[in-house]
Amino acid sequence: MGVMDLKYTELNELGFGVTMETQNVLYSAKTEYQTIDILETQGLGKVLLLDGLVMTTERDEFFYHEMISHIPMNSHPNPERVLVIGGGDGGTVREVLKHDTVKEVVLCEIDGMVIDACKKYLPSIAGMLDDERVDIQVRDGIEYISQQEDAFDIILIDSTDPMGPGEGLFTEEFYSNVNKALKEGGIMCAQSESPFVQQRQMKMAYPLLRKAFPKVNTFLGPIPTYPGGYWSWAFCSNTVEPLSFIAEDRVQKIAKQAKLYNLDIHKAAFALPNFVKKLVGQDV
Ligand code: AG3
Repeated sequence: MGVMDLKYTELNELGFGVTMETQNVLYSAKTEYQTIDILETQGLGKVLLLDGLVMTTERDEFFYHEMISHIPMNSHPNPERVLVIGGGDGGTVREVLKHDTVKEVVLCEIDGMVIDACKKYLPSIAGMLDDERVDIQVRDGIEYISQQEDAFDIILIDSTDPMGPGEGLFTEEFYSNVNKALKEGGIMCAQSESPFVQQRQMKMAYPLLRKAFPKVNTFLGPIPTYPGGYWSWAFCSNTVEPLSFIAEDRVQKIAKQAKLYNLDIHKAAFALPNFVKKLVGQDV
């Protein structure tokens, strides 16, 4: 066995997983909150792991970052102030900044070491964190959001799974505070786990979202390196139904530079299989 034969596997709760051939561990740290590892891999480029879970890979990060940002952003007529909670790798911020309506993006990430490591090792993802429109707050999103009122057009919850530092981002109190922090017509979008592998987490989160928001919807997309390869996001608002408004001019502009996102994808993402409708509490 040579060094080239090292493999890293994230095994999911159904006992299967994603395995990657790993050439090198570029960075490893144990912070106050979690472990951080950045691997150099054979086929996925550099990979960011938090507590051993795949957060993002250079090769497939666009599947996640384009979906979590462009679907809510293009469902709002004029998103000027955007908040990203979590997302210390900077990929979501980078996509949000592609919208020319944006005046300010606040990134609220609890672990400053994630930001520093991603700036150093994953510049293609984190590179826009130095943009002058970005305000980086290294602090707990739970505490930060409790102090915000009527402040953001779009809030994106770019969290890890509901354990460790991500846990408090899946509670009714947190979601209610997010609602209070939204301006009129605002939209929250939160990553909501794998509808195939993480059904327990979705069955926990959606009833809490429904207590905090009158309108709770779900969209789906593939992510090759996440559990089950299949992912969900919650799209929540006081007033906005998905697909009731689409900023087609921005859709076209973004689609020109995007690897995945376009108008067809935006519309199709809200089509749910029956088992997912049941998971999120929608009528079949
Ligand atoms: N947030 C990671 C979603 C959770 C992945 N879960 C897992 N691999 N078990 C995305 C961070 C990228 N900005």
